[in-house]
Amino acid sequence: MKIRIIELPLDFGASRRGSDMGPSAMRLAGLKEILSALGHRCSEHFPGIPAPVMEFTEEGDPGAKFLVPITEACAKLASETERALEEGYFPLILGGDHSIAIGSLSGLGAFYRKRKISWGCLWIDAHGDFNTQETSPSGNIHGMILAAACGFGRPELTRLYGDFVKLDPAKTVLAGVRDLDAGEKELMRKAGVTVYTMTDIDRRGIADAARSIISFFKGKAERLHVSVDMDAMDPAIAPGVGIPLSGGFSHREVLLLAEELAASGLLGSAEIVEVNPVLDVRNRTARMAVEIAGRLLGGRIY
Ligand SMILES: [Mn+2]
Repeated sequence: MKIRIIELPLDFGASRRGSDMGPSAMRLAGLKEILSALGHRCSEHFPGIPAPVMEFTEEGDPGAKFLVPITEACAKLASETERALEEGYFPLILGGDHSIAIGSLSGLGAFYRKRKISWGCLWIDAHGDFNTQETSPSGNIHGMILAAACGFGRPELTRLYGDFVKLDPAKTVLAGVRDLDAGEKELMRKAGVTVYTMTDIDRRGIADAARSIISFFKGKAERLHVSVDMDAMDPAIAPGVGIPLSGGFSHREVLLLAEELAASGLLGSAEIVEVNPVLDVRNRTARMAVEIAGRLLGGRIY
C-alpha cells in the first residue's frame, strides 16, 4: 500500500502543551521502520504542515481558544488529506492534539463527496469531543471537533474547507468513551451518533464489540476513517496524554481492535493524535501509538 504520513504538529486545541512534539516522538519510536517492514511503500514522508507558535499567537475568543490559527492550519491539512487520497495514498495523519481532525475530516469529506463514496468514522477516544462553544466547559477546540465535522458548532469550524456537513453522524461511532460533558451528551443523542462506552465494551468483551463495530460500518459505508486519541488507552500503557483517564483500553484490547479493523478491508485512512512527549515516560505512548499504527496497517504476530 502507498501510505503518506501527514504531520500537523499543532497543540493549540488543548490546555496542556506538548502534543506538537507527537509526530517527532512517533518517528523516533520507529513508525517508518514498522510500516516498511510490513511491505508498504509507506513512507513517503510529507513535510509537516507549518504550524504557528503559541507564545506568539493571539488566543482570541476564550470560548473557542485559538480558533483562527487552528482553522488556518486545518485548512492546509484538509487540502493535503484530499490530495493524498486523489493521488492514491492511504493518508496516515499524525497530531498534534485532536483539534487537527477538523482538517483531516474536512479533506476526507470533500474527497468522498465529490466521488459519491459513502464513508464513516470510528472515533477511538475517552471523550466525546462533541461540544460546541455553548456546551464546552473549557473553550478548548479539541473537545469540539467531532461535533463540528457533524455540522454542529462555530461556522468557522463547520464550514472549513466547504459549506457542507463533512461527516454523517449516522455513520459515526465513538468507542472507549468514559467521560462526557452534560451538554455534549445531549447533542450526541440529538445528532444520532453511535456510542460504545467503555462499560459497553466491558460488558460484551472487546472481540464482540470489535465485530459489532465493523458490521455496523459494513452495512453503511464503503470506506472507514479511524481517528485514535491516545487518551482512549489506559494511562498504564499511554501515560503521555493531556487528559489521562483511568479505565482505558488495555494493550491487548486496542491491538485486537486494530487488527480487526485492518481485516475488515474498510480502512481508507487513519489518524493518531494526542501523543504528548512532555508528559510521557521514556516515549512509551509514542511506541504504543506506533504499534497501533502497525496493526491498523496489517501487522500480525503470526
Ligand atoms: Mn479526542
